[in-house]
Amino acid sequence: MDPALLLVLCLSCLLLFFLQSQSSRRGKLPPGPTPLPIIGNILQMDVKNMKKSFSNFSKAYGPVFTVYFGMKPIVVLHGYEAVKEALIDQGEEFSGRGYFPVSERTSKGLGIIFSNGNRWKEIRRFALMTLRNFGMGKRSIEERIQEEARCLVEELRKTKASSCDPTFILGCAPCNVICSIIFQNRFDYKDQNFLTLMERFNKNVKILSSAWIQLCNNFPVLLDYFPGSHNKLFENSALIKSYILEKTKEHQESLDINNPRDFIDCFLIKMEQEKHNSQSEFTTENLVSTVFDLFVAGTETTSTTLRYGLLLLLKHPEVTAKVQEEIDRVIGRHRSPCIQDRSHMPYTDAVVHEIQRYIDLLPNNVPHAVTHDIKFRNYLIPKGTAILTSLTSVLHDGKEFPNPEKFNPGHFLDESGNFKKSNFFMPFSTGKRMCVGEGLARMELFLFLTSILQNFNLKSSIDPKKLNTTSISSAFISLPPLYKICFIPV
Ligand code: LZ1
Repeated sequence: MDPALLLVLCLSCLLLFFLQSQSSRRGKLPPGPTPLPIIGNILQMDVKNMKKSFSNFSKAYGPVFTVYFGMKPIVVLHGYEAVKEALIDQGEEFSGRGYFPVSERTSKGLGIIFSNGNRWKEIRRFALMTLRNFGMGKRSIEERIQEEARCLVEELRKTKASSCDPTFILGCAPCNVICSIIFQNRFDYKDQNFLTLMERFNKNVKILSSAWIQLCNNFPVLLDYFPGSHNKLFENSALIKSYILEKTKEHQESLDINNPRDFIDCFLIKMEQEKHNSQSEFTTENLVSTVFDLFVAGTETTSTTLRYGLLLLLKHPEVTAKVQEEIDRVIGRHRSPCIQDRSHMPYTDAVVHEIQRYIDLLPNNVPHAVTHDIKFRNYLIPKGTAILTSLTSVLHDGKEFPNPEKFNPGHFLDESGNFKKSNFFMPFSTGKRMCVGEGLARMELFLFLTSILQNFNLKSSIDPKKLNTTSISSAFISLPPLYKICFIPV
C-alpha cells in the first residue's frame, strides 16, 4: 500500500478514536463548543478577552458549560445563580484550587493560594486570624496602612503637580503594606532591597500574562523542553524565596515569643507550638510560600485597583468633588483618615465599591476545582475538574446594577443617600475560598484614596470626557489604559 495512504488512514483512525473518547467523557460534563483534538477550544476563544468569549458561550450553551483548554476540560459558571449555587450552596465541594502547569511548578502546592485539603484549611485559618486587625502584637494593621498613606502623600507631593504616570508610586504603597505586615517595617521607596523585590514580582506578573505562558499552560511539555520566559519566572521566584528565607532566619534569631512583631514572628511561634507534631503544616517551606503568596495576592491587585480608581475619579470630577466634600465634613484637613470614618461616609464607601465593581479586576476569579466527583444541576463533574466562575457576569449583572457598563456610585446608594449593600458585590469572590486579604484590601483602598483626596485635587492634562476607561484586555487581571495625572496640593 502507498505509505502516504497508510499514514492518512492511521491519522483518520486516531482522530475518530479521539473524538469518540471525547464525546463519551463529555457525556457527563456540561455542554459546550465542540473541541478539536489536542488543541481543544482555544481557536474558538479570544485568549486576550476571555470574559467576552465566555459571555458568548453562555448565550449558546447556558450558564453552566465546558470548554477545553488544550485537552483539559474546564467548567465555566456564568451568572449569579450558578456561581452562588456552586461557591456557597455547595461550598465545600467547590473549595478546591484549580491550578495550571506553570503555577504548579512555582508553588508545588505549598502556601495558601495553590494549596488544597488540610494544608490549605490550616494555613488559611492561621492567615485569617493573624491578618485580623489585632492579630500581630502592638501595632495594628490599620496603623501600618496609615503610616504608608502618609508616606504615599509625601511621595505624591514630590511630583510637584507635574503630569505623571502614577503606576510606580501606586505600586509601592500596597507592596510596602505587605512588607510592613510581614517583615515588620516598611521600606523607603528608594531602598534597593525593596526595589529589587518589587521588580522581580512585577516582572513575574508580566511574564505570567504573556501569550507564551498561556501556551505553556495548555501544552505543559513546552515547559520542560523549550527555552523561554518561564525559566526567568522560575528563577525570579527562587530568588524572591531565598530573600524571604533570609529574612525568616533574621526573625528567628531575634524572636520574642511574647511580642510578635509581624506575620513571620506569628508563623514562627505557631511552628514552635507545633514542633512535636510531625504532620504539622507549619513548616519553613510553607512559611516561605505563604509569605510569597501574600505578596502575589496583595500587591498587584491593590495597586491596579488604586490606579484604575484614580482614572475613574479623574474621568468623573463630579464624583470626586462629592467625596472631597464628605472628607471635609467628616475628617477635615488636620488628621489622618481612619477606618472608623468609613461608617460615616456612605458616599465614599459607595464610590470604592463602584470602583471595584466597575473595574472587575479578576473577571474569571482564580480557578477553583471540585474536591470530589459531584453532581451539579444534573451534570457529573469528576474530582479535580477545574472550575472558572465568571465574576464579570455577577458584577455586571444588568438587573442588579442597571447600566452596568456605566460608572455610577448610585449602584450602591439608596434614595436617601445611605450605603446599599448588594449580594452581587463579589470582587473578592465568595464562599470558602473567598479572599483572605479582603479586609486588608478594603482598608487600603479606603485609607489610600481618602488620604490622596484629602491632600490633592486631581487634574487631567486632557479633557476628562476624552479619557478612555475601558480595560485593556488581559488574560487574568483587568488593567486600566495608560494615563497621566497631576496631583495638585489643596
Ligand atoms: C489572589 C490574587 C491573585 C492570585 C491568586 C490569589 N488573591 C489576588 N488576591
